[in-house]
Amino acid sequence: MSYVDEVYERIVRENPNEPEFHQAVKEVLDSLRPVVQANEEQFRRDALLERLVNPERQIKFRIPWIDDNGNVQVNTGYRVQFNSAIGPYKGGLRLHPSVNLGIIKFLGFEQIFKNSLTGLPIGGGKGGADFDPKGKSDREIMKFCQSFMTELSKYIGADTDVPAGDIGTGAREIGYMYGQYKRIRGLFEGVLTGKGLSYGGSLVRTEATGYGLLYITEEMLLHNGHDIKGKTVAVSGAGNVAIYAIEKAIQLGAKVVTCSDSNGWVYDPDGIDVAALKEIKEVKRQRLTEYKNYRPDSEYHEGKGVWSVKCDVAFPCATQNELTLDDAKLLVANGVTAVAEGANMPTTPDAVDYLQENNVYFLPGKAANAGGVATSALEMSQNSERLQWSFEKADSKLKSIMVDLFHRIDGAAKKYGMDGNYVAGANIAGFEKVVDAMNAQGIV
Ligand code: NDP
Ligand code: 2IT
Repeated sequence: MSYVDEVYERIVRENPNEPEFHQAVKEVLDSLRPVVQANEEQFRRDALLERLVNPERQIKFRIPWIDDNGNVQVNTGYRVQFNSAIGPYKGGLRLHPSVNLGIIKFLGFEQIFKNSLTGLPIGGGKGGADFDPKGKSDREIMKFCQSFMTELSKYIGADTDVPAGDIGTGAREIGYMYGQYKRIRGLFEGVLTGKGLSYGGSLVRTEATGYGLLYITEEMLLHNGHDIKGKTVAVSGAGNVAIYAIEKAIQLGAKVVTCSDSNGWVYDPDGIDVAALKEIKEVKRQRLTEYKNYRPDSEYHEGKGVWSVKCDVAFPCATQNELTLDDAKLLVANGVTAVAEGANMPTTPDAVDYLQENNVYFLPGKAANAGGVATSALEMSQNSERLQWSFEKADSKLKSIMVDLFHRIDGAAKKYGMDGNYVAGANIAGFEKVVDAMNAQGIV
């Protein structure tokens, strides 16, 4: 059996009931076969792959808090500190009822390669809790965040581990967590990113994941003789990533016709009104059923369906495994040119294969959504120098990081004879830097 297969089998055996983690490991290891084959003896001797796929540390803890009715609630929190070879652990905090150790490990594993691809000095980590923010009052959110941070604060710090937002964790939650960290540790330091602008946040961090997604997609399309301008775009999700992907797509001259949340989806043939979407989701925290009140000619459909609409470019920006083989078939039948992942692992493996076999340009999340964490690293830099950059400076840095990132993954794919396979390119390019650092630092 090949070294890659041995390591994969062992991961499945030793980590049962973690299908998303297995999926993420399999995708990366499959891409790395040519690199592993070229270095098999040394990698085996140093147990390089075993060290890569096992987190340095995983922390699981209890989060007790009292709801508005005076009842005690208990949630489970996690922080997986996966790999610190190239910098302090860095990665978001997901608050969603579906969170479990396997989900956090898949996200932490992906984060290692994504962070490496940014070219910035950040290691990989991820955390979160099985808390459901939906329907909670502002006070309940605050009490949960304070209890969560009371425990998490023991394991993080500006030079050790720097969490940020993810599903269910936005500016409000980061604010409450930051306040509690400062209260407990007595440190005003860059321990979280995605902070408010009045207390150390970076301009462009709110927009960064969605904007970065469009910058890299634009670069990829230009490189292959296409243009985002004039394209019809389908987006899933209606959260942080989706909203700013839609905003930048419109700015670049595309027409975005869909968005979704976990209950249903919107089709707006005249183009999504991003100001209305922001008011519904960011200000009023309502469901997408409200969109029709702003745009009477739009349609709201219950359930899934964004990928059934005719489009040139698709941006899945909600959650893992939301774009399946059937969806990929619909997209191809409707003539899609490109799919770029705003979310982490939103496309199932068979759907990725189908898209690639049908010559659809496909950008994996660890490359396409890296603008968020890259701008988080810029926030860390600003905190260290105790300065705040202008919007223009942060945005132009973000753009150049995404353009460089595209050429890095394109180059890695070409180097191994897989021109245009950006999945392989991203995994290989992300891996190379981490492995170089791991080798230099010995068996740790
Ligand atoms: P938000 O919480 O802001 O928004 C999430 C959106 O996805 C909401 O519209 C939500 O709908 C929908 N969604 C979440 N879970 C599900 C589900 N199980 N089924 C259907 N829809 C769902 O999160 P973000 O926009 O920050 O994150 C979206 C994705 O992007 C995630 O995969 C995240 O890991 C990834 N990502 C985020 C980055 C960031 O900077 N925020 C950076 C890089 C990647 P509803 O409101 O109904 O739950
Ligand atoms: O998945 C991700 O890259 C994020 N949720 C952002 C992480 C970060 O540290 O900004």
